[in-house]
Amino acid sequence: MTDPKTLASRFPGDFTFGVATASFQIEGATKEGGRKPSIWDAFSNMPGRVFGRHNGDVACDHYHRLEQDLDLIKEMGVSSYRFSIAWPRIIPEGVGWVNEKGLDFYDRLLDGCKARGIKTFATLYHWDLPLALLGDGGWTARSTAYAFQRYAKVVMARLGDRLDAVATFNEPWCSVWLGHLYGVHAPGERNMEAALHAMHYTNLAHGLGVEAIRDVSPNVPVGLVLNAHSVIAGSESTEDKAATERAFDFHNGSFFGPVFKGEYPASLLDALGDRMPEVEEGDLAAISQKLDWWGLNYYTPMRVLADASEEAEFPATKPAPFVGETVTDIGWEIWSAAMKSLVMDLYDRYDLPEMYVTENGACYNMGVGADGEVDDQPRLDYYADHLSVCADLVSEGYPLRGYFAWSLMDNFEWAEGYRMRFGLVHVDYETQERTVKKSGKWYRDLALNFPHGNHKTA
Ligand code: GCO
Repeated sequence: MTDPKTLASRFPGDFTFGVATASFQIEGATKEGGRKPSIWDAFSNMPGRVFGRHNGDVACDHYHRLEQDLDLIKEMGVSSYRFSIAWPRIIPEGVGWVNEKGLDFYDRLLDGCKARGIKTFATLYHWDLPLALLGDGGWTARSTAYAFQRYAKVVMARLGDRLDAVATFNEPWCSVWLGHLYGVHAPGERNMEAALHAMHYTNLAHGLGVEAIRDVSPNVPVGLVLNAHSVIAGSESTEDKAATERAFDFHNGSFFGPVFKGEYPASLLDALGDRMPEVEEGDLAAISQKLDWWGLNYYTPMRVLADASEEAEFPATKPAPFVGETVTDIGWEIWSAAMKSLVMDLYDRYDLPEMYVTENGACYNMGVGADGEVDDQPRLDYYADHLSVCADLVSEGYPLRGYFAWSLMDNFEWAEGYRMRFGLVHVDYETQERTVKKSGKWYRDLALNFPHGNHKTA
């Protein structure tokens, strides 16, 4: 087993280790404290959308266990906590009245973190769009981007003084493509026009959000969290290599392009431009404002082959077989080398600011054994493997400033419901008992043994 102290010594003294969660996945209390439904409440309450019709009504009951969970984060030895703020708690109808009780909850969260010496990394949007906004089309409507800007202003005005960093969005790839093209996430659409509108208006919302954050809280570093895909050709054939480039443009370029280059990929515009919404004067300038940082969420590579079938829409690819022998319990291939090649490729292609790994982790569903322990050695091995890659990146001069494990605790895994577990801490959903897993104890040793500050900064 990789010794946590040895691994920790490979990171510079100003590196930050953290844990990550998201509002809809842990809070519960979906009908409390003034909160109104989100698109995920509606989606998870429809038959056939989420495993076992699981929903977020209770989740990890975090809304009622805030202090206990902040103690747990402290016990994990980490210096930072990444969480998301639920728009439906703050402006329950999406626009209009502001819910003071919602702001009070996040006041308590931030005050609790500060009292425990934990740095706060907030995400403004982790997919729980107020359901009322779906009436105007949700993310397919330009008006939603402006509603997001106002939401960002309200949050930063009340909470900005206690935020160490803020991200506008978590993984627009999921809320746009999974939610509007593949139908796997809320709102469950399968329509390219809808998806292309959601793509542009999500990018626009990000830009308007950056403006709002800088206007209200100019000292809070603002970033964007992207689950960039490490797209790997399934063969050396010309067709598959070309397919890989199309897939990179579609899955990464649709967000990295406008945000870091101020333009959509030419291949995307050529293939789908006539089905995109109008890109108005000033949109790309707003979207491409310089960021202070960006976050990478990495789990597994995307291996592709060209799809030559008649009906294949851009990027016209299909999955290629895994190469790695091991897959996690959610069926994702383990291939840590792709995390490194992805970061190198992205810094080659774009002028990127400093970065954090804002999510990395593995799904293993083992429960609590007779001895009261959770032996999740495969998850520990995954973390050791990928953290070693992070240490390599730092030593090779990439501006990687921190790492957040996904996730602090088992939680609502979207369309998989509660059957898939990513936590360093096990949650018994019947009793809400938290049990630190073997991997969590290892990560705690890494974070606690990490000699803060007594290294020269990279
Ligand atoms: C994401 C989300 C998390 C997921 C995690 C495992 O990256 O998809 O941010 O909410 O739960 O990634 O799928």
